[in-house]
Amino acid sequence: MSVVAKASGANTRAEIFSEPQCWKACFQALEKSQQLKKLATKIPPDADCLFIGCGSSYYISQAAAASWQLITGRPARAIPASELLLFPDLVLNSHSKSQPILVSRSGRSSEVVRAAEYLEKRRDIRTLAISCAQHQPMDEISSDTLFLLPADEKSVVMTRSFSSMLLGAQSLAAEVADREAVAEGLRRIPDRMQIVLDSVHERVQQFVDTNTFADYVFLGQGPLFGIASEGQLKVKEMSCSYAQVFHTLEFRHGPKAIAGPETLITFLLSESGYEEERKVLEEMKSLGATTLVIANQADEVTKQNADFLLELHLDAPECVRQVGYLVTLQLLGLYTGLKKGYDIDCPRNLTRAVILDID
Ligand code: F1P
Repeated sequence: MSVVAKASGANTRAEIFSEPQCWKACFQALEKSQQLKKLATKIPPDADCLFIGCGSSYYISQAAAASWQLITGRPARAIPASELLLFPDLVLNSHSKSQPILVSRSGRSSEVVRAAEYLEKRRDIRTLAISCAQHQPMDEISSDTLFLLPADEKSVVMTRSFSSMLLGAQSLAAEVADREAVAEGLRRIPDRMQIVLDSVHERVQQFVDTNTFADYVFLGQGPLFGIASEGQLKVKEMSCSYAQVFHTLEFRHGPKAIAGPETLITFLLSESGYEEERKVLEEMKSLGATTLVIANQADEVTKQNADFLLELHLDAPECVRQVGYLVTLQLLGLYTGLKKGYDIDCPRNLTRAVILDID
């Protein structure tokens, strides 16, 4: 990776800052194309949903599966595409009807394309795909595709494509379950997050510039675990730093051994688990950890135990607030990578899609 002084990461930076307006463009495109109404009729009402992806798209699948189950009441889970290819009997069981939903920004990642082929051709199972690119192998094999075309991006690391495909999956769940209040809540997110983004980016940059960490830990529960997973990946991809993810309360069961001032512990505090998650925050602060906290609303105890605090104040149901938590984690990765002198647009060892000659 070239340590360069030029406008490093210009594409990635621009794509993160474009997110709220990009989400609006995606909602308008979905409205105009009536895709959600058409695709909702294709989802069998009694089907379990199986979200499948790789890398960031696997973490979208984790977050989308959680939202889907909370919105529709139907079971939903997420797996990496490799699990289906290598252990199909572990993933698919003959007793329940599964609706596979394949997630891929490029529509070209070999493992996801092979998963589509396996399901459609070998198991005769109709698949739905979610993508930011048309006329690619995945959408050509899949029976149906939900496109978020305005969200496609130049950069290698996924930012607005992640958030937009997640909002697309959540919008489809709201359509399938006829949850108008959820759909309205989703559409209120872009304007609020434009205000948050405009006010938080300099704070994140200043926090990164005035602190140096050896370890990054991301903690989240329920619908936020997929976002915490993406947070650790963003810091790895953009700054080649050591980062890990845990369910918040799991951090006590051993991993807290690494808690200390050189470890930045990022807490994605949910509303449903707030009380118990906050106790972990207090405990880690007492162990000397540096803490970055994101919550929809925070109380005095949380404020006293946060070295960096962001309150989102999103007027949307908890089951669809995830993108609000995500943007700050993307900025943390961006500014940490820039501080370490990396060109974020050309991340080390990474390609935009992983193409394999997989059998
Ligand atoms: C998935 C992915 C990205 C990762 C890298 C390689 O791509 O793993 O998440 O950042 O760019 O590809 P896709 O299947 O969503 O196109």
